[in-house]
Amino acid sequence: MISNRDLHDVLSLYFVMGSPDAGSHAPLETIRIALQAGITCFQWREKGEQSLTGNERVDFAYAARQLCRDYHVPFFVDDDPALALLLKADGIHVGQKDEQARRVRQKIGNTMWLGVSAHSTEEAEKALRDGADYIGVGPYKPTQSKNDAEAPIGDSVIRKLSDEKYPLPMVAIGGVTPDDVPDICSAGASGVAVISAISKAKDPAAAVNCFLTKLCKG
Ligand code: 3NM
Repeated sequence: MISNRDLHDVLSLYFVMGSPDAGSHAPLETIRIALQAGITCFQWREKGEQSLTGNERVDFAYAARQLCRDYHVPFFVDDDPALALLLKADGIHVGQKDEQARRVRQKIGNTMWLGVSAHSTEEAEKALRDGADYIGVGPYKPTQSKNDAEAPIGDSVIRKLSDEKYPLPMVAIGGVTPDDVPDICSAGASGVAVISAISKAKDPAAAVNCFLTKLCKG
């Protein structure tokens, strides 16, 4: 089983997107550019208006997975354990409103990492009990990328969990820009999870580089 230490490194710059999140480049090209520029993991999250359905959705997932394999970057699937298993993904991520983390863990066994969204210390403790390998904590700041996002919590929950020696790696998500990275890291996170600051950037490679220069070290 892969160690928390490895996962901590994998989570440094966690790029998340689905086809509706692309900006100036086509969706798969945006993912390829981000991979080439050095993101450390990728989550395919096909949600919101104009998201793909049916065969188009599955084809996109295969193509995104292949790109991640080409660049040796772990590939995560959001909220679809069956497809994650079919694709032999490296991980699956579920939110609080998605299928219960405990059931997902039962389905996947130890074949892949399990990430869970948490917005409070209580949800973080439950994620730990349910078998999560890491948690995504947010929203850090207001976000345009999630319709039903909760109120922003900054780094308060990450700081509290870190003080309490919470054992799982944490990433901050929601409105995160490169300027936020130092504070998020000093609060105790392993890294940051980002949609629009990379996917909607005019120059996604430059955005990735900007994040990389500020990443959590150590
Ligand atoms: N989850 P952006 S916020 C997917 O709070 C997601 O759990 C959140 O997108 C949470 O980087 C969010 O564009 C959207 O703000 C993040």
